[in-house]
Amino acid sequence: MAIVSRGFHGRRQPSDHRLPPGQYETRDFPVLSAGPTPRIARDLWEFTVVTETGTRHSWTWAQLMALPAERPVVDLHCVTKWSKFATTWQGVSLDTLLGGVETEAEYALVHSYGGYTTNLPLKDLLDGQAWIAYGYDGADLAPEHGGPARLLVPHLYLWKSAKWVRGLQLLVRDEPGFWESAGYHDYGDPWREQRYQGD
Ligand SMILES: Nc1nc2c(c(=O)[nH]1)N[C@H]1C(S)=C(S)[C@@H](COP(=O)(O)O)O[C@H]1N2
Ligand SMILES: [Mo]
Repeated sequence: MAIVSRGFHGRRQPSDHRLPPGQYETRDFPVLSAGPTPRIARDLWEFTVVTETGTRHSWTWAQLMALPAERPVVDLHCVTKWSKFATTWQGVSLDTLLGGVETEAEYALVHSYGGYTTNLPLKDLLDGQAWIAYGYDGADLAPEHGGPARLLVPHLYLWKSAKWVRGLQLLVRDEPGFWESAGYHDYGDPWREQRYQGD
């Protein structure tokens, strides 16, 4: 008896398995910002992690540049339903930045220059899942896409990838960020289509 999987011989396009439910593929790189694009000079830029006990760990731009860079190639999924495949970035893994941070917190509230915030479990920033990205497609990350540096956490909907990132607040209890307070899902897994609260 032949056992033929429908996925193998069926009508699926090769990239179907990369498209989460309700999404479509785009080749553009749309810009989605809830406010004006802040301009942050690199010599004033700083990334700060504050732990639940109030301990601060800061990196200047020069210190960030001195850390080992990675080149993740990842698919992006925006809650407004576009997905973009195989985007290429340059940045520092959060594993590298958080490696020396002592914490018992389980949540992070991400803060951006300009005031945007978003929350996620701390473990979603670890194990090769998230970067502070400063390069895109072989060039400096453009200001409208979050330059000088943004969070990149591609396994969650793109609103979690805070542009113009300035730091992380590590929390024992989860706190909603900007879109999460406005009815968007607390976690935002595109594969489970967690767009809104209650999904
Ligand atoms: N600081 C900040 N980060 C942000 C946003 C924002 O408005 N401000 N928008 C989020 C949303 S809703 C999306 S879809 C992505 C869009 O990133 P892009 O403009 O580079 O496509 O950025 C996310 N990060
Ligand atoms: Mo978005």
